[in-house]
Amino acid sequence: MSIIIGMGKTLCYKILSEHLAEGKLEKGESIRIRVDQTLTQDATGTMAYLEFESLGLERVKNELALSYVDHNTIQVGFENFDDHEYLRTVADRKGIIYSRAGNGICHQVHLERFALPGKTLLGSDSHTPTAGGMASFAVGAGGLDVALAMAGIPFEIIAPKVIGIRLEGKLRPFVSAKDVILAVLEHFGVKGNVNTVFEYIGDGVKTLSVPERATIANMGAECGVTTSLFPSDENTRAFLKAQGREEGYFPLSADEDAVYDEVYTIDLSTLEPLAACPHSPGNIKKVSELKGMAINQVLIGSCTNSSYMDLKKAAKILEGRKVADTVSLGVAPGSREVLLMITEDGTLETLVKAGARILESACGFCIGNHQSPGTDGVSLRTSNRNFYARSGTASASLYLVSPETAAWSAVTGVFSDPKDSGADLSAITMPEKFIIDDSAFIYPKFRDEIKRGPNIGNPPENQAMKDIIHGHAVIKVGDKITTDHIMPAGARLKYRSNIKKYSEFVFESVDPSFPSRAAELRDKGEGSFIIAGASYGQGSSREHAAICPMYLGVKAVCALSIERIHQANLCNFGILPLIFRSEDDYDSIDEGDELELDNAISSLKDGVFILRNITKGKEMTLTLMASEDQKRMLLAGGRLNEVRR
Ligand code: MIC
Ligand code: SF4
Repeated sequence: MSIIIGMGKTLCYKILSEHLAEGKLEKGESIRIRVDQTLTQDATGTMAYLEFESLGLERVKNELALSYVDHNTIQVGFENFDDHEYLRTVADRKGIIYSRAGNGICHQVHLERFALPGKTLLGSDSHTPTAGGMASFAVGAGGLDVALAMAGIPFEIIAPKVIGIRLEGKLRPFVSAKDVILAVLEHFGVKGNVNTVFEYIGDGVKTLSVPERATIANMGAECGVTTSLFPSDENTRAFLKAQGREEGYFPLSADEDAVYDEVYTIDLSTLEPLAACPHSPGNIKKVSELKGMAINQVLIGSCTNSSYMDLKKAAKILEGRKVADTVSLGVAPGSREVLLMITEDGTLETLVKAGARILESACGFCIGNHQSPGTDGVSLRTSNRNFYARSGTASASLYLVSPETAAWSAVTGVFSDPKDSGADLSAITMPEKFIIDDSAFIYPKFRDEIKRGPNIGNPPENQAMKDIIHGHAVIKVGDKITTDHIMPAGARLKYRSNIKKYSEFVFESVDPSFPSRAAELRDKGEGSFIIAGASYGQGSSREHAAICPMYLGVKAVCALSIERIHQANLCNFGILPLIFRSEDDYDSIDEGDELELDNAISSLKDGVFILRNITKGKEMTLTLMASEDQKRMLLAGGRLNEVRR
C-alpha cells in the first residue's frame, strides 16, 4: 500500500538526484550514479585491485579510495601477509589510502574517519551501508563494480522503492540499537526486499547517536535492501565534532512532506531485548523466550557492535564480576580508536579482570576466521550473520544479540535478560572527543613496486556466451542459500587471491563433490546449471561466489529469486541469472538432469529463455534478471571482457 504523506523528496532521492549520471530517476528504472568514495577490504580487495589493474589506469579517479585490511589477519601461512603486501603496494601506486591490519574493521573505521553526509560510497563488502548512519548513500557491491567505480565509471542500481521506518519514543534501559534492527528484521525478513531503501524518520531518530544509527544501518544488509539511511542532524554534527571532522557536517534530511512507498512505525519504548536464532538473522525471538538456555561462548565485536559505547556498556555489566566458568568471552574492539579509548579510560582493564579474551580489532570471529565454537556449541555474538557453518563449526548454534545481552549472559552462563544485571548504564553517552590517531593509514606516495606473492593470480578469463548452452543440473539447492554456502570463508579465506585453489571449495558445506563434478563437465566442453530456490546468494558481496563457479564452468543459475549483489556479480562474470516462473518448474528439475538453453543469444533481447529438460522431456520458460547493460556483459562473457574490448 502506498502512503502518500505529501509531495516532498525522500533523503534517498535527494542524494540520488545529486549523483545521477545516467537514466531516469524513477522507481524501478535502471540508473547510474556517480560514486564519491570507495572502500575495499582485503578478502575482496585483492581481486578488486587485480581487476582495477587490468583496466590499465595509472590512478584511481574517484574522490576518495580506501583499502582496509581487516578480514584476514590470522596469517597462518604466507598467503595473508602476501595479500597485505600486494594491497599496500598497489594502493601506493594507484592513489589509494591503505588502512593497515590492526587499524580496525572497515565499516567502523570508515564511519569514524571518512564517512560524510550526502556522499555516495561503494564498498566491496555487503555491510558498506553502515555509513548510512551518517546520511551517506552507501552500497555494497562486488569487487569488479568497485574497481570500475575507482575508474570513474558510474555505478548501476535500480532506482529503489523507499520505505520510511518511523521511530517513535525512546529505548528503555538495556534495550539497544541492535534490538531495533532485530525488530526490523522480524518484520521485513531476510528476503523480498531487493531494490528497496530503508529511510529512518520520526522523533525517535533524535534519541540515537551516530554509532547506534550505524548499528541499525549495518544490519539492514541482512534484509537485502540496497542501503539504509539516517538523516544528518545535530547528533551527526556531535559525532563529526568528536572525530575532529565537524567541517564535514551539514544538515540533510527528507522533506517534511516526503512521499514513501510504505511507512512502518516502531515505538522504541515498547521494544525488548531480542535475538536472531540459528541459522538466519531473520529468525527472531525475544530474549525472554530463550532465558535459561546454557551457552558456552560469547563474542562481542564485528562491524555491527564494536563501538566505544558498545564496549563501555558491556564492561559496565561485567564490572566487578567474572565470566562463568563454562563460557569463553572474547571482545574485539572495532577499531584502533576504540581500543585506544578503552585503554585510556580503564574499560579494557575492567574487561580483562572480568575474564574477557581481548581479540584483534578485526573481523576475526565474525567470518569464522578463528574462535570457532566447540561441537554443538551455543555461541552468543553481537555480529550480524549466523548462517549455517559460518563460524567454522557446522554443529554450533549462533545467536545474534546486543552487547548488553551478550555481556550479562557471559556472567550467568545462560541466555539472560541484561536488565537483571542491575547495572547502571545511564552515564554512558558518546564522548565529546575521541582519541584521534591516523598513523595506521598509509597515504599514497606513488613510489612502491607492486609486490605479488605466489598465491596471487589474475581473475580467470571467460568465453563469450554461446547460442546453445548444453549441460547438467549439477546441484539443486533450496531457499536462502547464502554466499557462505556457495563460497566458504573462514579457513578457506586465504585462497581469495587464488581462484583455481579456492574453486575446490565451492558448496563445500552443501555438497563437497560439486567442484569435481562441475570441472569434469567443463573439461568435456559441457556447462553446469545451478538450480536454486528463493533468495539465492544472500549475504556477502564476495564476487568469488560467481568467479569460482564461472571457473568451474557454471553457465546459469536458475532460481526462484536471486539477491541484488549476487545477481550483479553473476552478470559481471557472465553467468545467466534466470528466474523460474513457478515453483512447479523448480520442483520439476532434479539434480543430474540434462538441460539445454537454445537460442540463448537471441533470448537475451527480451529476456525470455526456454529451458529444455532433456531428461524429463519437458520445456519451461525462465526470465532473465538483467538490465540492458548487464545483457551486454553476459553476451561478452563478463564485464571484464566487455570493458577491455
Ligand atoms: C561478510 O560479512 O560476509 C563479509 C565477509 O564481510 C563479506 C565480504 C567477503 O566475503 O569478503 C560481505 O559482507 O560482503
Ligand atoms: Fe567483517 Fe563481519 Fe562486518 Fe563482514 S560482517 S565486515 S566479516 S565484521
